[in-house]
Amino acid sequence: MSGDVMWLLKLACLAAVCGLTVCVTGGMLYPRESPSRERKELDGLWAFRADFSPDRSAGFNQAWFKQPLAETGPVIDMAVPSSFNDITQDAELRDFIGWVWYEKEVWVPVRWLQDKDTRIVLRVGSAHYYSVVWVNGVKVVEHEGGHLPFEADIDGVIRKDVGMPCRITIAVNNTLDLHTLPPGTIKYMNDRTKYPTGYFIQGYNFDFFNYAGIHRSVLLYTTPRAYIDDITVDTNFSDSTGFVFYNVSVVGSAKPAVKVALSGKDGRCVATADGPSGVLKVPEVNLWWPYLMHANAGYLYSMEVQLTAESGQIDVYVMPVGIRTVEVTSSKFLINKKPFYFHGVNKHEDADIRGKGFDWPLIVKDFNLMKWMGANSFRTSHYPYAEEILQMADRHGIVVIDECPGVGIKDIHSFGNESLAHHLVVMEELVRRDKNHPSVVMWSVANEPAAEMPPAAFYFKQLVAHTKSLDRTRPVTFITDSNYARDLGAPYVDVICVNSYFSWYHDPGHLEVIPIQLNTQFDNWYGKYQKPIIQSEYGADAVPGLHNDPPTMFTEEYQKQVLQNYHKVFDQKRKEFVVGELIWNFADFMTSQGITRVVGNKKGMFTRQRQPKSAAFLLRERYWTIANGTGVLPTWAKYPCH
Ligand code: GCB
Repeated sequence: MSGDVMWLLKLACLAAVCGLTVCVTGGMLYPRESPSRERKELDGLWAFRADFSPDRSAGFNQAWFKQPLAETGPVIDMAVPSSFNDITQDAELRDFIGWVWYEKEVWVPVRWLQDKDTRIVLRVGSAHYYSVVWVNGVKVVEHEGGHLPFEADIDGVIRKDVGMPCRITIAVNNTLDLHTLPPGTIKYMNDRTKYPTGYFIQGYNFDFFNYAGIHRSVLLYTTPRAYIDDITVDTNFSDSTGFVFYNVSVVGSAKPAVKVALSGKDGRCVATADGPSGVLKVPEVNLWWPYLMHANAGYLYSMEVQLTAESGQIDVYVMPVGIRTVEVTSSKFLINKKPFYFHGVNKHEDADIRGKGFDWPLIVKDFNLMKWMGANSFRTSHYPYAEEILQMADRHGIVVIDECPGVGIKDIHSFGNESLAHHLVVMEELVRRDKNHPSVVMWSVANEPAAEMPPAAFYFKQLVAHTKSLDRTRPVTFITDSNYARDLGAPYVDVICVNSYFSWYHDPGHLEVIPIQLNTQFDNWYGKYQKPIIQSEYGADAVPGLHNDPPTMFTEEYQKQVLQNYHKVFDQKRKEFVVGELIWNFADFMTSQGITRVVGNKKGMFTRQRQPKSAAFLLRERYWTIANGTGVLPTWAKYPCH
C-alpha cells in the first residue's frame, strides 16, 4: 500500500471514530485577548530582501536567518501585512518568483518571559505560498499554503535570550508547481536566441494575479501552559429553544474543569454548562438570520469558556456564537428551515498597492458596499479570506460560501495522490479555522477543475467525502463551468454551483443567445441531478466610462444588458430550483498580463477603487426588490431609502 493511500485510510478512520458533527484534530482558535491571554501585533515595517540569485537559494546557502538580514546584503522597508509586488517601482520585484525574506526585531514583554507558566505563540495569519520561520536563528515552523494561518510555540526559544530583542525571520516562496494549491508550472526558456540564461516563467491557470508576501497580521499571543486548544460548536433549535452543542479540547491538563456560559447581546447569561463537552439550552432563542431576511440579522451570543487546570491555572476564551441551522433539499437551500436565496457577489482579496494584504478600511468599505447593494451573501472566490472578514460577515448576517484555493486544477498531474493528499490537508485547515462561523453555510472544494480528466472522478469523490467527514453540518459544493460534460463531481456534492459566461466567452457579442443557453444549462443540470443550483458566476467586462448604444462588448451598457438577460431566466427558475445568483465580480481586480485583460479583470460592479459602474445600480435595484419580496426587512432597510 502506498504511503498516500495509508494516509487517506488513517484520516478516514479518524473521522469514523471521532463521531462528532465537526471533526478536526488540533486547534487554530482566533487569537483573542481575555483575562488569561494577551496579544502583541507585529505589523508595520519589516526588513525585506528578495533572493535574486539564479536558483534563489543564496538565502539558504548563506543562512540569512542566522544574522540580522541587513548584514547579509541590501534590505528595503516592507509593509506587513501587504503583498510585496506593488510596493516598489521595480518591475522585477513585482514579477519576482522565488524566496523573499522578511525580518523584524521585537521586544517580548519581560513578564511573559519570567512567568514559566506562560506559553508564547507566534502566529502568521497567512503568507503566500510556502513559509519557513526562524526565531533568533532557530527554525520554529514551516507551512505550505497561502491563505490559512499557522503558528508555533516559541517560548522555549526566546527564554534562552531574555533581555535581548527577539529576531523573527520569515522566508516566503511564491513558486507554484503542479502539486501546490493552486497549481502552477515553472517553465525554463532555453532558446538562447530568445531568452537570457536561466530565464523561467511562472504559469498558472487561474485568473488573478499571484500576489505574494505576508498577507495577514503576524502576532505574538500568550496562553497559560494549560490551555483551551480548540472549541467546536454546532447549533440547532426547536420551537423557541436554541441548542449549542459544544466540545472543548484542552492541552496541558489531564483533569481539566471546564465551565461554559452563554450571554446575550445585553450581557445577560442565558445558559451555562459544565464539562469539556455538552449542550447549552437557550430559552427564547434569538436565531442568527441573514441580512435582509429578518429584522434582527446577525445575532451573536457570546460564549465564555473557562478552563481550570489541576494546577489551579485558569484559561478563558470568549467566542461569538450564532445559532442557526442549514439544510438542503432537492430544490431548496434552507436557513433556519426557511428558503434562502443567495443574492450576492463573488469577491477577491485585491486592491491597489497592497494587493492581497489585509486592510481594515477596505474591508469595512466592502461590507458597506455589499449592504448598500442589498447583497446577502458572498463566495470567497478562490481561496479562504481573512478571519476578520468572516467575523464581519457573522456580525452583519452576510452568508458565506467558503472556498479553498482549489482553483486552476487543469493538468492531469495535479490530480495525483500527492496533490490530493495536500488538498485534503488544506480542507482540514480550512474547516478547523472556519467551522464556528455562523455565516459560513457551505464549503466549496474547488473552482472549475478539469473534471473531464480520467482521475478527476476519484479525486473529487475523495475530496467531497473527506470534507463531509470533517463537517457533517454543512453542505459541500464544487464550482463547475456550464459545460454539461464536466459534471464528474456533481453526484457527490449537495448543491450544484455553475459558472457561465454566455455572450462573452461563448458567442461573444450575441446577447440574444443568453435566455436559451441559460435555460438549457439549468434544465440539463437539474434534470440529471435534482439538486438545487446556484449560478455561482456570470457577468461581463466593462471598462468604466466606456459607452456604446446599442451595446458592444466592454461597455457599461453591454455589462448591464448581460445581467438583465440573465435575470429574466433567474426569475423563472428561482420559482423552481435555482437558489442563488452571485455576480462575477464585486469589484475589478488584478490579473497576470495577457491579451484578454486590460490592466486586470473588469467584470466588477465597482472599479478596483470601489466606485460604482452603471451595473451596480441595476443590481442594487434587483437585490433590494428580491429582498423586499422574500424577507422580513427591518423598517430602516426599505430600498431605496437607505
Ligand atoms: C471564471 C473563473 C474566474 C474568472 C472569470 C472570468 O470562470 O472562475 O476566476 O475570473 O471566469 O472573468 O473569466
